[in-house]
Amino acid sequence: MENDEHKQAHQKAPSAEPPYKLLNLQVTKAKSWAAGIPAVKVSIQTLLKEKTLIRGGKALFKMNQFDGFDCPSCVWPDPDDERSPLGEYCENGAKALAEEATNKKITVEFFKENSVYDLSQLSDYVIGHFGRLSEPMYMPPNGTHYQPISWDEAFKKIAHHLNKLESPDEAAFYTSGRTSNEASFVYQLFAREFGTNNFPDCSNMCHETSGVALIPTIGIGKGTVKLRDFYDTDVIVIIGQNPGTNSPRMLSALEKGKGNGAKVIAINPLPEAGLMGFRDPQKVKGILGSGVQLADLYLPVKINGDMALLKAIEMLLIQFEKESPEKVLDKNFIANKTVGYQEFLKQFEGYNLDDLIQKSGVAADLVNKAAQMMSFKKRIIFCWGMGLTQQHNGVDIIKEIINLLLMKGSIGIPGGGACPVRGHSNVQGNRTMLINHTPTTEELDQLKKVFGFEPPRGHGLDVVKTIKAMQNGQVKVFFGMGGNFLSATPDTTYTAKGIRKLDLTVYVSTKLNRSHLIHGKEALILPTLSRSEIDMVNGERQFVSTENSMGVVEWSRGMLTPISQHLINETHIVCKLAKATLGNKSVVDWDRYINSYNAVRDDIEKCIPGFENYNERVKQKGGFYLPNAARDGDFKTRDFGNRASFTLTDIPENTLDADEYLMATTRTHDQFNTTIYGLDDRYRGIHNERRVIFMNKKDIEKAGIKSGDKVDLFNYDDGIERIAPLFIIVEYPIPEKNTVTYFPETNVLVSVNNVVKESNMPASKYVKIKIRKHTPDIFKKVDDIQSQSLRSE
Ligand SMILES: Nc1nc2c(c(=O)[nH]1)N[C@H]1C(S)=C(S)[C@@H](COP(=O)(O)OP(=O)(O)OC[C@H]3O[C@@H](n4cnc5c(=O)[nH]c(N)nc54)[C@H](O)[C@@H]3O)O[C@H]1N2
Ligand SMILES: Nc1nc2c(c(=O)[nH]1)N[C@H]1C(S)=C(S)[C@@H](COP(=O)(O)OP(=O)(O)OC[C@H]3O[C@@H](n4cnc5c(=O)[nH]c(N)nc54)[C@H](O)[C@@H]3O)O[C@H]1N2
Ligand SMILES: [Mo]
Repeated sequence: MENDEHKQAHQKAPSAEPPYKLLNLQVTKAKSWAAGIPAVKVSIQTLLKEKTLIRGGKALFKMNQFDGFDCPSCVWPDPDDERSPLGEYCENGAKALAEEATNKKITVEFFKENSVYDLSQLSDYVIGHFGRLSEPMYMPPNGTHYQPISWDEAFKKIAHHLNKLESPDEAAFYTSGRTSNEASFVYQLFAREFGTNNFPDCSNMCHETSGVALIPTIGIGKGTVKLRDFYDTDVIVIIGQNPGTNSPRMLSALEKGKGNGAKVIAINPLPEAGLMGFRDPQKVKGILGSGVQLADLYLPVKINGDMALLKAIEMLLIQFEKESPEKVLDKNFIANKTVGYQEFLKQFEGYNLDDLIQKSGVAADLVNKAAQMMSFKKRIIFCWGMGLTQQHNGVDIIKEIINLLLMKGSIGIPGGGACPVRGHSNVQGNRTMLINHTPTTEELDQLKKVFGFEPPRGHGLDVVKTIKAMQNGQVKVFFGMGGNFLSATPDTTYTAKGIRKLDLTVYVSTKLNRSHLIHGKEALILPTLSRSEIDMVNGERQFVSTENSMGVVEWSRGMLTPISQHLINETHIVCKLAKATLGNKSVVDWDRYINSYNAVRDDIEKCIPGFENYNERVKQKGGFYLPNAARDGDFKTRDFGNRASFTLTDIPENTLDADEYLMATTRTHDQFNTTIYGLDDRYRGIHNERRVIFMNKKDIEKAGIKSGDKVDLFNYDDGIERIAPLFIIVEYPIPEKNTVTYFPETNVLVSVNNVVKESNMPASKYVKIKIRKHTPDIFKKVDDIQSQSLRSE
């Protein structure tokens, strides 16, 4: 670039969104089964592409093994009896590993050559494929390029900013869900000794809704089933979750359960491949044969039609019980273990079955079949994911699932119960380690007792509140333990505006992402070890531990040589930052933790119930289960005297303007949240494009457009115009008035105020949009919106 042009470009603000550029969309037939040979091929291709077949290939066989490391992708549990010597991984686990085990790295020279502005003009796919971050970097005030900085200087800068705040609550400490138990514990300990409960975390966009629904109703914010329950059960319902892409190893559990006679019901606006069929790539039969059909019944519910659907099923079950008394509902369980049944029953007097069915969008005979499949069965498991937690009434929908399970007496029994399928590989462990903006008094009292400092008592900020607090200077310093806050959160333009106002943004990261490019007045990138790498402390190879989606804590020990000698593990980063910030004032012996993770685990044991003999039990084959009273049929509800509670919920009125549609934002098969592995969504038949919108055939016709047309998308919540320009219409089997797009591209359309009642999560699967034919002058409008957001700073 010419010098002048260069200078001019740098005066422009870096782009908070990926470029509005179309690639070369190819649409093929969507798949009706997941995995099989293509999955094996993709695993190998992915490793080859990252030039890491040896480094990554070797590691693949250690992933999820008893003596290996925990897969960095999803949080689905590993079998606790035997594990396949072929490797306990799936295609998407291999992709996640290839991303972090890559041989490519980003050096100081890279940042010297590339300004943040120039980098921001690239797609997230390109940004993510430059390789691993290898040295700490610093962005000075008004800077255009990141510069190298020593670790000591970096800690000093952060400490300086933290210590000059008027209140510790002007800092926010974000956590993405990969951080180990050990690092999470010291992280919250440091932030609390510093003086704040501001712990926005990825749960605030993910399963917060589940916790908020489960704690008051069954007394614990976690699921109540074990992996083994899937092997011997009668009915497995998968609602608002896409296991084929997001927890592929779950398909093996479903296959095993089906082999033993279980029936599967799938409830989803999209006929997802992984719900329909499975060919296990680790079995000859799965590779060569036709595999197994998964869903025995598929209910194409409308977006947010789940509440009406669940109530319709419940109404039918009540009717069946009348026809076959004592055979359908568990009256004994209801009488002895629950409260609120009579009121619950009474509400159905006000409902009309046809009306409920119509609101769900599912045909009456299918709803009937679902109720029949459950009627004489007790061992029922309900699995759910983001399709429910990211609805405006998600808390209520999950409480309704609990209502249904309670009617049937299906909680706290072998082969039955609630199964929120969590996301990030240690998101559940983060919460258990007290990364929580609303800690309980008991938790804080225990910290005080063990360490002797007075922890802050007030509730801290969650993700949405943090975004808002950035706007008015209530938060000035943002520290990210992993993650990609800008791209994962809603209302991209508004969020970027808030981030730019901050005094300091810090990210502990493995890979470059857009959150490094849209930053505060000063910024730091602190590179860290990945889970697959060897973590050496005082000449000894360390292990960390994580908790899976079913409450099993297990050890994880990396085995690859770290990509750079400058990396520091997350636990040490926190301890060194704590020393730099708190100095002699601290009552915690941070050096003890620096010298040994055993010491961290010893103190976790003192503070958090269920970790007795942590250091010994974590080394057992398959780890150990944390206590879970609800799983044993003991409901520790505060307000209902140790009984589970029925809840009265409302049916939402989902009214839309004539030209309005509902949009659910979701993931492709080729991404892990904001990390874009590739540009396909193979199972849904989408290749080489992310800017697509799935629409029903009739809606397309009615709107006078056609498949392949270019459109612009709009949202008008809070009276503000939000625009996501240049998308391609793809005709898809999806209910009328419903659409699906991929995030992060459409996060710009999600208002920060469009949240889930009670859990305050972004309702990213319930977004009202308008769709108009694409016009080139839209870019000028988008430019204006963005310049305005920059001007008002
Ligand atoms: N490969 C891969 N694995 C991942 C991730 C990833 O990005 N990539 N992310 C991880 C994380 S953090 C999480 S939280 C999980 C997420 O995993 P999932 O919970 O599966 O999340 P999504 O794919 O966003 O959406 C799930 C499904 O909800 C459906 N849906 C949308 N609206 C509705 C509705 O109104 N009702 C119903 N019943 N269904 C609806 C969508 O069609 C979609 O199939 O996966 C984890 N694992
Ligand atoms: N519209 C819409 N938005 C959504 C969702 C949706 O369905 N729709 N889903 C939401 C959900 S469920 C979630 S969980 C959030 C995810 O939000 P985040 O957790 O913030 O996002 P990720 O994309 O998982 O973070 C990726 C980054 O983490 C860093 N990283 C990876 N591994 C490690 C590690 O081991 N240590 C450290 N320190 N850093 C690491 C890398 O730098 C990488 O770029 O997004 C949410 N956003
Ligand atoms: Mo998540």
